[in-house]
Amino acid sequence: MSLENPIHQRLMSACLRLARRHEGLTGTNPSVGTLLVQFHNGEPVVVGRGVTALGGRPHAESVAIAEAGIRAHGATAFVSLEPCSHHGVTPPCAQALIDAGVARVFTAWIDPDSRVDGKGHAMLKAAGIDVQIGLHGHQAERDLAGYLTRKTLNRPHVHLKLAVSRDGKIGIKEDGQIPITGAVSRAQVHRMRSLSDAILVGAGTLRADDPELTCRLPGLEKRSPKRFVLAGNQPLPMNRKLFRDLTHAPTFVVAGENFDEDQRSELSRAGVNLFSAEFHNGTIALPELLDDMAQTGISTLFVEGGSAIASAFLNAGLVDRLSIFMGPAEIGGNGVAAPITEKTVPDDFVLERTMLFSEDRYSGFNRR
Ligand code: AOF
Ligand code: ZN
Repeated sequence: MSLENPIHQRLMSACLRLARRHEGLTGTNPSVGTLLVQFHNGEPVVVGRGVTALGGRPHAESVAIAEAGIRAHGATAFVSLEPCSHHGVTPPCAQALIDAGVARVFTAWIDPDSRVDGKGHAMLKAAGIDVQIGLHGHQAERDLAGYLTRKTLNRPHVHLKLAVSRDGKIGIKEDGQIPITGAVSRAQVHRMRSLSDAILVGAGTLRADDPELTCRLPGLEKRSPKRFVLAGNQPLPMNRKLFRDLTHAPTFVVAGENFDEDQRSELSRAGVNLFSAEFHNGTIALPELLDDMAQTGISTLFVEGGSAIASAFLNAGLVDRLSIFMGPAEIGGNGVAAPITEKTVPDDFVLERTMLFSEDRYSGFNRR
């Protein structure tokens, strides 16, 4: 079976790595990778490489075909997502592969866009091309999680992050921000921010921590995601860093119908966007909120707390990825208990990896 050939597996891995280069930079389009390969006596020679361009177009296949030129003829294509079959902003990539004379196509995953959804593969097969689907499918599904979740569930892929002390606390009662994890973990969190379309905190976190929620890794400042604060109908403290500097990241306050009118005007004047929320049983209805976010093109949401927000997302079954950073210190009796710790993660999550970030222990989980 071709899917088990180690050379093909390595080439698809390289293709997935290429696709990751524009992760989060292709708008509502997924960042797709394409490699065009000629085999000489069984040895692969890459003749064309493409990744979905910044902003989403041109698509990966046409970039790779342009690079390969005549050498695309008879080549094997490795594409991380099914080539499109629709006439959108660009002509169908499946047709471009056929016209270029590609002999064989490996893809990692089917494109759930209703305009494609198997039709790209069918076009290639109808043209006599050998099509193999699902090479490194599991990895592609994870890499494309934002796009796939938005297309299939009409909501963003949700990544919840918790920083927990050794004794399972996320902060001190009635206190401001206290450092639980160290510099290496914080840099990792900023990297996670940079890969998300949006970041969300509750009003409690805004009040207690006064976070900036931007990506401050050197060179990645422009990768700060949109910032969302869940206010509901409660007034917000206005003298927060988040409202002071809006140049790096558009900022949204999620407000209910009864949110204070004066604050609404004050926020608008300051350049903050109001995002209206529905309520269920006195709390913001998260499924509807996520649906609305997806409608605005948000595919990945990074939830950074606090405790009530984390519990609400977990209880609603709306967490897809979970990152727990455990710091070395103990907070003691005055601490606010974390909704979950490494040891109490629900059964529907699978531990994907653990790492040591200096003195902190990181555990990353994915929902089954
Ligand atoms: C591909 N290769 O590199 C990408 C694809 O608005 P359009 O015309 O750009 O179409 C957007 C759709 O194209 C998107 O929803 C997804 O189905 C597909 N993305 N397809 O063949 C690519 N980025
Ligand atoms: Zn395309």
